[in-house]
Amino acid sequence: MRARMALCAARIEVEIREVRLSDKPQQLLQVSPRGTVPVLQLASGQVLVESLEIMRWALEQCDPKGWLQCAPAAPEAALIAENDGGFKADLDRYKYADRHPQKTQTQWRAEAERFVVVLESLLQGRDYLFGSRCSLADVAIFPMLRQFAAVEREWFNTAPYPRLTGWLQRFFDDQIFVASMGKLPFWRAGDAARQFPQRITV
Ligand SMILES: N[C@@H](CCC(=O)N[C@@H](CS)C(=O)NCC(=O)O)C(=O)O
Repeated sequence: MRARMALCAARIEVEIREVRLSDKPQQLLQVSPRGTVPVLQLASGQVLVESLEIMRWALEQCDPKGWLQCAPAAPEAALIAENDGGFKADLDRYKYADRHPQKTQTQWRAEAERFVVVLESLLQGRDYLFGSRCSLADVAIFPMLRQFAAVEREWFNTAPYPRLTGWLQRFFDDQIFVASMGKLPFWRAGDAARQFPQRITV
């Protein structure tokens, strides 16, 4: 999601291939033996295998929204690292609590909330995590928060996170999000090339 959003914001068209993770195509494993998604293969042959790396690369080509210039570098990197590390792990346990019986789902949710509370307080008096404008951190963290909010939607709607609710809504209303979330049919060798993003005005 976040790699697609950055490519879309940067107005970089790519050929997109949706893969089934339970049945990874050989072509994916040839390009990236570790076999995680997303993977971006550049025209030069260089391969980017981390979503954050894809975001940075895309925005370094073109950053009309100024996502790379909106936050102080060190705190932004630290917040993204916490999101991708501890929070992602807690979120997975909360989402799939039946596979992690050491704690109840509510207890896993409380673990994940330690990061959610930090985000809510960062949004005090401003629309985005580091100020009045959206930054790389907002876009990098948004997909995970969207998942957190969706696990128990009714609970989240009444939880003490009004600023995060507004922040999520700003993304939902954004054409970049709408263009990036569309589901695609799975790719098979021989399929015609599919472009991403579709032509949109951002
Ligand atoms: N840190 C990586 C995580 C990539 C990752 O783990 N992707 C998952 C899907 S969200 C995946 O490919 N899982 C399949 C697998 O590991 O076999 C990134 O953000 O690019």
